Amino acid sequence: KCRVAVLISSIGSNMRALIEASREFDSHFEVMVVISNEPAASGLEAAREAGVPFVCCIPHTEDRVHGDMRMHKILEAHAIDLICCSGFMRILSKEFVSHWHHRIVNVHPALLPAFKGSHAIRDALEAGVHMTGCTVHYIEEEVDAGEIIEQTRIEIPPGTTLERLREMIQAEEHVIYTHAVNELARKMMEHDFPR
Ligand code: 3YE
Repeated sequence: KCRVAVLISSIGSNMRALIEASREFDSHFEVMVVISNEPAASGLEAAREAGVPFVCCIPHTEDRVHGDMRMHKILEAHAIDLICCSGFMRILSKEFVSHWHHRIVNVHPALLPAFKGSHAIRDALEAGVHMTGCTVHYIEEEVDAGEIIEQTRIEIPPGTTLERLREMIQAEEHVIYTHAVNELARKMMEHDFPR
């Protein structure tokens, strides 16, 4: 099976969805490692409780590349094939991204390329658009600009609150992220993706 690592900063709701999906009979991946950059992330405890084999915190340091290198070493040591960001709120260094090119993905709560950035849900609502969604994409050095893997559109009914829209998008993220990761995992294993 494809060996997956999940990066979180907080509750990591997509992390939980990924762990559950990995335990379905038709899954092509296993969550081997969870890393948070925040010591207080509740997702750390959730990952331990769920029985993820290796769970740790790597607080970010002043030197971004140094912090990323510490993560990189752990990921290498666990022979990770694919990295999934799940509410991970750090910009990854060029060095890290190039090491893991096409092996690191993210889910973003908007229809990229629309509404990049860390306030995408609020920005879409405030812009008054009638349609938003979520996007699974590869990570490139430029934030939220990597190749799109899967997208779902979500209609915004009149009067939708920010909280409600957040819930609607999150529910859809769980569906497309688990699907996209399972498909990537299947392809990587089939084609013996070179490490
Ligand atoms: N890194 C690269 N490319 C990407 N990280 C994420 C996606 C993505 C990526 O496509 N190279 C918010 C980052 C936005 C931010 O400015 N973070 C600060 C620190 C804030 C904090 O620690 O609370 C920073 O300096 O990194 C994942 C989503 C990134 C969200």
